[in-house]
Amino acid sequence: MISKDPAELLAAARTGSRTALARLVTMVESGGPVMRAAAALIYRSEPAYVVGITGPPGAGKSTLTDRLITSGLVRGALGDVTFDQLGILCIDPSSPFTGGAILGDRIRMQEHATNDHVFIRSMATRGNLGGLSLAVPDALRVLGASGFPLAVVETVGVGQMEVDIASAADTTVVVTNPGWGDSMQANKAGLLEVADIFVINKADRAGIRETRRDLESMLDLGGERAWRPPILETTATDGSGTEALWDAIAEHRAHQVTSGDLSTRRRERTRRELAKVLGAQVSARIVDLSHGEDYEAQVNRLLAGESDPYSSAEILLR
Ligand SMILES: Nc1nc2c(ncn2[C@@H]2O[C@H](COP(=O)(O)OP(=O)(O)O)[C@@H](O)[C@H]2O)c(=O)[nH]1
Ligand SMILES: [Mg+2]
Repeated sequence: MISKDPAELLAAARTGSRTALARLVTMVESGGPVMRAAAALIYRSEPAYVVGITGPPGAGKSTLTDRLITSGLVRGALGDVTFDQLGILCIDPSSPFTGGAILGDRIRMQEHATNDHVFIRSMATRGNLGGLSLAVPDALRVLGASGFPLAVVETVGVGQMEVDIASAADTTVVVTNPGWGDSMQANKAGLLEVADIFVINKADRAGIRETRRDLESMLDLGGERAWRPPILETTATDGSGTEALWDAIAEHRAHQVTSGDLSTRRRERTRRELAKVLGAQVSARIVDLSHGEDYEAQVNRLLAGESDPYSSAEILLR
């Protein structure tokens, strides 16, 4: 029998139990008091370095992630971060991990899924990206606390909420394809904002040069800055460009460490995460409050013309 106690689970996860690790991720995914108990433990450990892979559906994120897993495990290091196991989270309804892709991909992923050195977990959106934007940082913390120095998170970068989730990463790789300019017009700004590295995947197709030019001119508009996102080309299906991508991720990490950007970003992210949790808790309190007598009393006063909503709200807050 597997324990339900977060401390026991964490201890087991640290010594390599995948079942315990999976159970912990489920806990933070489902929320509630058990999650609180788990959070009290996982947030006291060193966080994993998180690499985010984002971009439109079908861009080749999963295929690329698959390549990164393979070459990453061979390297065993991302600059100064050494690892012998990798944690992967997929927040992508079209991902092979969640069963949305062609058979070949799924078989390949399953090879990794049975590899002792890889922990793959897909997190369902369940139409509730808001909840996920809390659960993803928690799940990443679970990985860090369980002894994963490096984690990869795949997200679909189509809307603002997904971009929010992508911002849980320390290095964000935005995956595009030749010709993306036309199809991704609406969300270009959002992706541009989070990108630390651009990848033009499907480099075996025509239109690379135009896409590169398009990206370069968008980056020019952003003005001078200490880190200009490099634009790499990959063909995930045959793996070409993967090694250069690892190098670029390592360079970005090194830049962040030496410039102090890593701490600045983590501080900003922590501020946003705290605000989100605070917002969620305040909303929950309001729901509780709205089921109470005091609330009904204020509603009665409003109906009787004895108060206004602003005054009543202030009274209830007190
Ligand atoms: N021609 C070509 N096809 C690719 C490449 N990378 C991925 N694909 C294909 O694009 C499709 C979508 O890939 P997938 O990794 O599932 O994309 P995701 O939705 O971004 O995760 C699959 O059929 C892949 O085989 C590439 O570099 N070149
Ligand atoms: Mg995918």
